[in-house]
Amino acid sequence: MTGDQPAAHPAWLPDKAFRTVGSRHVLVCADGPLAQTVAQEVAHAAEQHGGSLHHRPAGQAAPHPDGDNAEDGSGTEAHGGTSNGSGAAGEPRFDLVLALTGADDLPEAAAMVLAELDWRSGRGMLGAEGFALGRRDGVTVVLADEPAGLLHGLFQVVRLGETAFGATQPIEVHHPVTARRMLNHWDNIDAHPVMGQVERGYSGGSIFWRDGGLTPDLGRVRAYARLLASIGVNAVTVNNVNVHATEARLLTDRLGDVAALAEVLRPYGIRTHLSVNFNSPVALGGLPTADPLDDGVRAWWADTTRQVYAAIPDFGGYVVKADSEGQPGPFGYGRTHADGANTLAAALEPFGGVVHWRAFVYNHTQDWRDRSTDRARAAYDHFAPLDGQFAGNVILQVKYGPIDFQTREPVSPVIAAMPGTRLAVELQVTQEYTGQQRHVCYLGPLWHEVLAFEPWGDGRTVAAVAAGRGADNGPTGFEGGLVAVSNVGDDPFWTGHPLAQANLYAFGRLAWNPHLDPAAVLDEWIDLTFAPAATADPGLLRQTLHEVMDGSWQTYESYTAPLGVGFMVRPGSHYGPDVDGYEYTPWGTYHFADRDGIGVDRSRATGTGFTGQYPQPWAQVYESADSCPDELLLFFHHVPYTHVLHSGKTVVQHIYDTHFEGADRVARMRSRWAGLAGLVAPDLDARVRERLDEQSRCAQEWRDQINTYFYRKSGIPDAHGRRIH
Ligand code: GCV
Repeated sequence: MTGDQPAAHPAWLPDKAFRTVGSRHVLVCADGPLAQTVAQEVAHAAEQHGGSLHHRPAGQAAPHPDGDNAEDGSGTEAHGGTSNGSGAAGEPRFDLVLALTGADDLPEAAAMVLAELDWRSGRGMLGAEGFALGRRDGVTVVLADEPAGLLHGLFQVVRLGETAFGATQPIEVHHPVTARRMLNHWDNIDAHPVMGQVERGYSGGSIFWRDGGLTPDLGRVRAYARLLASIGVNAVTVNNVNVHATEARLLTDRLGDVAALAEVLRPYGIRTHLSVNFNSPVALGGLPTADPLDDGVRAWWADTTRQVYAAIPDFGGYVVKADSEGQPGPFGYGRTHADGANTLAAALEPFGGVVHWRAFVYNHTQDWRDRSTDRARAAYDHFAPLDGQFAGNVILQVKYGPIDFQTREPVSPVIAAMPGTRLAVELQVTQEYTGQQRHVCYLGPLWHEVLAFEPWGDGRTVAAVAAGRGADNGPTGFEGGLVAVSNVGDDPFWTGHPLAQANLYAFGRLAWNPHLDPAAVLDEWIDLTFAPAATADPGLLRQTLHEVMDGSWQTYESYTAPLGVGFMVRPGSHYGPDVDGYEYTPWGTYHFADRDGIGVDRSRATGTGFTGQYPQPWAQVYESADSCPDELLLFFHHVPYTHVLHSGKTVVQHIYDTHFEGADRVARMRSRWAGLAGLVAPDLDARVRERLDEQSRCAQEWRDQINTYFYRKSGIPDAHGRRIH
């Protein structure tokens, strides 16, 4: 227990996940704070499972059997024997060696792996975070150029379990596809009167802030950092992009709190970033203006940023939501977003910091009668003309879809429109529009699809754009990154719904390697979290989790807004059905259903022209209702209810069928889970059951409201005569 909080669930790194490492004899041959973290992880595991740890600095000679120059980095001697046989030069024999490529006097197996690596690519090619993994002569070897690579390599060995200690393995080199893999927390220090402490948070309060200040439970923050490091996340923002008055002061007089969090995140290789308010020079600095081209304003940002780096030398940079949903921005001063971003970038540049400038800029006070304004167009219209004008340390952060994290959207055309700008793609792990962690909705398949999308249809993917890779896979010089809104809070299960942990896990893994198969990623998470092999029925446990989770995104889609039209959620909360809830509001999220048909005409020929923001082939594919993929039809076209889809069904029959099927599938998920009795911990089981009950209720409500709405609008009965109200 921590204070009055129940103990946190260990998530995917319980002690048992470290059994294979902890029961072995391990050498860590590296120095620096991250190497210390590696050593501490191994030492803890060795204590639990009877193995041993030797930790020596990279520049130190190997220990001799009769002398003891080993240290374990945690101040405690490792458990178990210190050797299980003699190795080269009389040194103890290790099962696992984690060493820097520059280390002296490596054990023979590690030297063999290093020689092979040198022959293949040359040392120094592993980079800041990469690692090589091989197994030679019965020894598993992880080599890295930098300690961060060893940390990632250790967690890879943990993921592999016994496989890492099996047959001789060819050397694998692992690199993150993109250098920056960031989570944004939409956490407030003070609970917001409408949004609460965590905006769009469904997992309790903030893990960073409590009672108007820094959380006293920094141990929990450390445990979070560990979880994030294990999946490769290396940057975090600690406050909401809607920066309210108290949180704005994190930049100045409350900077100490940010520094305290950075201290805790740093040993796991995670850099701290801050969301800042564009108006800060006025609100915090007392200046008469926040005009980004004003000399006084520029000096204020430069001076303030200098102080940030004095407190946090490895500070990552700023995230800015400007001219968006009421947040101030450069438009207020007649300036462009490039002007605004570049002023903050200039302040960060001397210290190597970056500005993540969000492209989520649109008119949220639209007149619903005005059919010419299309929210989907907004980000492109605002930002594409600015391509090439952003400073080198500005990263434009673009939501993956043109509207707002809907269950189904096309990929944002901005991603293909700014070759001279660093772009980060923003995903939403918190399930604002995908069931709010009351519904099981495994988002790995959605993100995989987005990251693998080819905007030009030529093999170059969204992930490649974010990674700054060109058509020939060579570096473009415009590396951005992958960012996601976190789903974590101070809930004992971290994410409210215990199965929503898998989304956080999948984000990290796919950000590291977008080519991973989301089902395989889920399998990793299942292994690490539930250790099926240690249960009475591993097959049933694994199969049930896959059955409940694998297709849960498509299931969620099937009982909510149809065919890419989006929203239809209750205004404000965004939970549960309300078909016309947003139809006559200023938010620009309409479906235009009438008695004849539904959908938004975004074609060039007759609609808003949004399809013209895509390059070929998509501009053409989306332009015609005939070639538009079914799942996006209503995003791009207004069609009659009798329009026949590629599936052969009419639109209205598709709506009826998917909604009946979706609710039925949730009922099956619920009964499958009930069959797990006794195979998972009782508290977790109870939480999942409670959530599945709610998901089942809510899916029926969606089914009935959507089907009834379209039956009443269209007057067309269900071909199968099922009950519609
Ligand atoms: C943090 C959506 C959400 C808002 C969120 C916004 C954003 O509109 O509903 O809560 O604000 O996106 O991404 O900035």
